Amino acid sequence: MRRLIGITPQENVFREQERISAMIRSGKVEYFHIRKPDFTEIQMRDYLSHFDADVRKQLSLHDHHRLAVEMNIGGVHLNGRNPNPPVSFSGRISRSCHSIEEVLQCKNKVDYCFLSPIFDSISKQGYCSKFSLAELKRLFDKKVLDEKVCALSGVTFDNIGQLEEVGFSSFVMLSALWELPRTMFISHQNARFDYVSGCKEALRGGIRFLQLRMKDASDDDVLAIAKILRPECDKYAALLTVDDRINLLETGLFDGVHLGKNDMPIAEAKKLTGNNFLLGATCNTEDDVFAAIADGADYIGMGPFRFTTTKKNLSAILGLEGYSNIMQKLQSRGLKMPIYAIGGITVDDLDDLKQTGIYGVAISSVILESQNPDDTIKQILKTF
Ligand code: TZP
Ligand code: MG
Repeated sequence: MRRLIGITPQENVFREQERISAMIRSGKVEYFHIRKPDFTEIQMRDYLSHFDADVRKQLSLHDHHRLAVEMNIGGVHLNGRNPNPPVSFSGRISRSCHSIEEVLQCKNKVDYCFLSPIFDSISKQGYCSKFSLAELKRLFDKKVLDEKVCALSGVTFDNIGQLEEVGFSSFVMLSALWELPRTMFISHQNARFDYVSGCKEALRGGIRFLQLRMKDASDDDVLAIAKILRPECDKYAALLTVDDRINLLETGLFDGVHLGKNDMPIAEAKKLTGNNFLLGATCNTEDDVFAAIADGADYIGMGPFRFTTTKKNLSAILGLEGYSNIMQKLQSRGLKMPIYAIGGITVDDLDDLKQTGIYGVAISSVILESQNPDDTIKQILKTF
């Protein structure tokens, strides 16, 4: 059985506690490790107070272990800074290990331990792979290592299979859990799907990033749909943003907002959303992209790729060449930003689009008009 353990980023990210709670309650991760080395005890107490009791049981603290007793947190994680659990603590105990010797020394005293760095780290520069997979496999085969030993560093959904072949069954992820999903579904309706059933289809198929786009609807209608979709998204630990209506963020139903050229300017929106919400920007040109990055957008929807009837008042068509040019400009300036291609994308375009260097795709009709939406989603997720 595969067990996933999450770690928080060091810096807070948008709706962090809500997203951790959704990841735990959906069963995507079993435990979440709270690693905030810069937090004072007061900051940590405040941070933890945003979790409900059921979720607190699945958390483990890397620092301020005393709070585990005070706030009914399920686990503490030992390391050089904090080598012993608090005296009265009776919950889960885990530890960081960086050699097989360390694993053997602590294995009988802990519930599980992290062994790192298995692969080169994604988030820690220069933290490079230290173990040979063949040697680890030999140790698992000889039962020197077992399910208590969790693989950490550079672990992603793409390389888990390789580690399972080595013998690991527990995996610790940081970057891979926090990066934005690469496929975004934009809501729309047709003869077959209404807003709710279309979004549910996307979730069922495996898409974990929805944008609720209801151009001509009233705010009340949007909220009525969002109230149905929010718990569905939480069930799958999926993100839900709203198109245009930054005023609806205060309802707590959305993870963020997507703003176009006729909406509130990104810089102004960023002042309101800060780290609390995801902020997406529509771009059509290289200048748009540089401005959106400078103004604080968290991701960009860049298009249209080709003509589509899903959106009115389309900007100039970009085509593959448009994406390649802009992505090269970004790369040459050393800029990183999740950019989603959007507009009339079909399954046949995916490989070519990927080649341009874009981060992901935002799609609608390819799914809603598909003979077999489930199959179409699978094909998209395979590439993105
Ligand atoms: N912005 C540019 S194209 C588009 C939006 C919202 C619609 C994308 O939908 P489809 O059906 O994949 O073209
Ligand atoms: Mg808009």
